[in-house]
Amino acid sequence: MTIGIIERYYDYLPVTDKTPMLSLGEGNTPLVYAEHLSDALSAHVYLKLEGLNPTGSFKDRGMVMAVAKAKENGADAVICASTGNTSASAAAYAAKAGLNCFVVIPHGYVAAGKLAQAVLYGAKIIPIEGNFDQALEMVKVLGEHYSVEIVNSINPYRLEGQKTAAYEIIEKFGHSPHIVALPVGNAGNISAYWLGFKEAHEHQLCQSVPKMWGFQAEGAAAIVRNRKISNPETFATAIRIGDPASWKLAVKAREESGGIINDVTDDEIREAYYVLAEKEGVFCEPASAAAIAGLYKQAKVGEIPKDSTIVAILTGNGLKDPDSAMQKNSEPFKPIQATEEELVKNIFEVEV
Ligand code: AN7
Repeated sequence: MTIGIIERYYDYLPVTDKTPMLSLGEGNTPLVYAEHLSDALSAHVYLKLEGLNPTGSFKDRGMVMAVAKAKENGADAVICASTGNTSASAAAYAAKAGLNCFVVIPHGYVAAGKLAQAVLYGAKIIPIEGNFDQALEMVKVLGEHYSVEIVNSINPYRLEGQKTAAYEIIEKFGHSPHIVALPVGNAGNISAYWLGFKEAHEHQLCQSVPKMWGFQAEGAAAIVRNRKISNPETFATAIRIGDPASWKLAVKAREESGGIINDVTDDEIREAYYVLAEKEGVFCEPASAAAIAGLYKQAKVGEIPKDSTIVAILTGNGLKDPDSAMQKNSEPFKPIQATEEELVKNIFEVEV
């Protein structure tokens, strides 16, 4: 039987004997050593493949908690605003728990795979002519007036479930890494990791805590600029967010851990996205690659201590966003004649 994060981390989560043991098998994701990146950055770099969660993103850890608690509290519907992954996850866990699910999304800015998931899991999808920040505002207002449970990360159970990833990292190493690098959008994930590491330290599961290094896309870098961005733009649509809900918690994570929150350009994200695929065999989505782009940026200015242990959180599966991947192909495919001669000619680029 699959054991999910509620069962595995029961002692560390706000659950009761009334909480349903909801699970789709989330958590326990691989931590893969990245040889090429380690060489390039003169550090020991590990990739936590959160894209291997049941719906293909890190959101499943927090969502299973939020939906289980909604069910425990007698809700019959959940709602979220989303750049895509939250909605896919909410839709899946709501289906599993027998709840209705409503998702409000920025029309035209949700990657194809994520939208397909919400459609198939049977959520009611409401696209808006607006961005994620506007969608979240609408959802918050609705949540005040109607009895639907908001499952965005303003729901505290989301961060509780999400923090289990920090426990897993400590379990795998037996201690904390020096640095945890991750992309920042709505800033729930960085806040949850920090919560997890601090708690694990209090429980004496580790003797130190890592520095939290968060990276925003340049066109959506509200925390870095210290002001809301009213028209956030980036190729990494998952983190196209201009007014992060967990802004204050993220700043606290940075300050308490002695970490940083910096920005990376779309070109840097794209480059990291390709390097991960070509050199490490890991297909993540563009937003996830922002963590690696950030590590390269810090390395360039000599900010990565030699031989330090770094865990980069690859938050979402590359299959979520086939269109971004296909942009790497500069020309459309042109089929060849189905002959051996043509094959040899094309593979070795010689005339036969
Ligand atoms: C792949 O799905 O906000 O800083 O609505 O999908 O915790 O928001 C997604 C965010 C990073 C940023 N990587 O995490 C949503 C949504 C991926 C993401 C982030 C998201 P947070």
